[in-house]
Amino acid sequence: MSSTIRSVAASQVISPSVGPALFRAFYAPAAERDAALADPHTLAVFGFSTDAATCDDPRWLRVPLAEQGPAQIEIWQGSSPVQHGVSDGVRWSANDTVLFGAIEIDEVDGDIESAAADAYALMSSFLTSCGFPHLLRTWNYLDAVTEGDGDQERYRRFCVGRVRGLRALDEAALPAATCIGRFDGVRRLQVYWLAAREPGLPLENPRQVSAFRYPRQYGPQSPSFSRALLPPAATGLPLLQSGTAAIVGHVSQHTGALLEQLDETLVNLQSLVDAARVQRPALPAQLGAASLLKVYVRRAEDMPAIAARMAELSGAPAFVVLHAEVCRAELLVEIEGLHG
Ligand code: 3EB
Repeated sequence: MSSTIRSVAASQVISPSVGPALFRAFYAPAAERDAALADPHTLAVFGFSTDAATCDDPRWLRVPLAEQGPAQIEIWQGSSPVQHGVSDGVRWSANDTVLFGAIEIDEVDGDIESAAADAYALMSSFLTSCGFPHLLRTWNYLDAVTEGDGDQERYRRFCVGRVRGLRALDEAALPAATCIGRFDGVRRLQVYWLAAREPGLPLENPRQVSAFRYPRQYGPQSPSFSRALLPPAATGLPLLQSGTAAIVGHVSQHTGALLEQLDETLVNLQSLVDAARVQRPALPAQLGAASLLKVYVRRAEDMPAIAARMAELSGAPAFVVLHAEVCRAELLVEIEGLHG
């Protein structure tokens, strides 16, 4: 993220690079959408909140999750002009170094496994032909993610379908990811992603068992994502932190305790920053001023308390608080981040 967007403490500006930022991501009032889309450097704009307007521009993604406070949009911009279009059901935009893509697929008779398989097969074939073959980060939004019992749970079926659709599953090259539930009752899978010309470096969290090694109790197909990913330097992308919750080892912590879950989640996010700094010491050391966080909260009534605690964090990270269903019933909050 660019220091022109938010003021960054001088001690954190340790990157020796000069010149315009290659990539920046930031939140802005929803009214700025059209101006953002008019900018040729804009790769993507996301509208949260349930009343976000529709629009045909392939760079506009509507993610209907109720939001705490005034409606925000998230804007991604690069330093070179983008091309964009729609090809075979894939909405895409790309600049010299980064490709953004999005697929939305209606479930047929509530079959989330097939929808996921179709979405990931389409993504896989698009990636092999678009010049940006390396998947860095995915976001997956689906309705009612924890509905269904045992291995029929919709999240578990999603995990099965995702692997079915991926052309090749290389555990050493898994993207960072989010998989989260909407509450809108619309059985449509939304998948969007970032890809690059060169591979990124997937990272794991030393405090957590890798999701792709979760034991059988969590489902027949372990979730295919890395905890974070360092993008290739040429992209200028920040550290990409996956959806992160109060999980230590593979076990959910602080069941029923909202703020304790939030604190554990933040420890996990800082642990990912620490792991990334071993590889890229120039990254800002602390989760905070150089972080852009998306906070997903299961119970609408918890959103004000979460927002209040987030606003107190040192370094004042940018954040939005969204009403969304986390993949495990006992988890009340999950946070994903961009950092750097
Ligand atoms: C977890 O840590 C919480 O299946 O892509 C977080 C981020 C979670 C991504 C995914 C799932 C996914 O297990 C769930």
